[in-house]
Amino acid sequence: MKLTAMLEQQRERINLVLGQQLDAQASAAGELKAAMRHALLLGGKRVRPFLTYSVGTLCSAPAAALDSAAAAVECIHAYSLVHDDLPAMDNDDLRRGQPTCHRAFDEATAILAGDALQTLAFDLLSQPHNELDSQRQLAMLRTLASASGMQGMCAGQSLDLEATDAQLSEADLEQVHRLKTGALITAAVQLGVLAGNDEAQQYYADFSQFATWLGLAFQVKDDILDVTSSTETLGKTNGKDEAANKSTYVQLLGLDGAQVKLSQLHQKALQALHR
Ligand code: GRG
Repeated sequence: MKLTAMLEQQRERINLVLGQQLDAQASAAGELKAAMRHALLLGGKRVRPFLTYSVGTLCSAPAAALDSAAAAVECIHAYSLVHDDLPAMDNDDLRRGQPTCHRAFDEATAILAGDALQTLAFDLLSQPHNELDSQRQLAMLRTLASASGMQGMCAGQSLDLEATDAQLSEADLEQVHRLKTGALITAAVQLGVLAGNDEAQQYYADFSQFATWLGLAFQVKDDILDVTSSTETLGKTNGKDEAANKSTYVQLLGLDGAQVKLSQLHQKALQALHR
């Protein structure tokens, strides 16, 4: 099957799972649930679920465990985008071509929707599974928690905010992106392995290394697309010049240098899987 067909198939699957999981949650707060639906179900490439499903399938993981893990990662991602778009952070009006959550609803509702998406992630991941041993499930919970919080994505976001208007070195830029975007991409891959069979666990470190290079490549590509395409970027179509006060790989290395960096990262990612 071609990669694009696989992506499409898994995007349909995760959209169905996310819709079902959200519908199944009882809440007296209709507005909150509507804001969560807005953040979770209106588009998105679903790259992280794709990684969880693909790696998990290679590792012979049970389908139901992959559904919960992929949905949990996407809930964390959706929460991070809602909070990232808030006036206190990037103050964006558009996300995925739609009004951002705080524009479609209000700021307080968007903060709560982000909070509730974050807790929903851990609710989904902790649902009892017959096929999954509880130690393994605990490892999955800790993996997602540390990738999301002060050792991962939140730390990266904080460093990124601190670095506004500063010119970062390549090493510092890499640290920001390893944490801000890379940690969750790595967790998406690690959850696929952890949901897999015992034999697959010996490949945990190799898959993690693969994901680290992939996460950085994702960011370099995003920086390249920001300058080579006016509206189509990997991340946002918010109509703002985001690179204006942030360090990017293109600023640091030039467009050709960033392309070289991207292909080096691509090679490193492939090599990690060939050990
Ligand atoms: C607010 C705690 C907190 C964290 C925010 C992920 C993030 C951290 C901010 C997003 C800012 C940004 C533009 C990052 C660049 C690359 C990126 C992660 C883009 C968005 O992810 P995609 O491309 O988005 O997977 P879709 O819409 O396809 O899901």
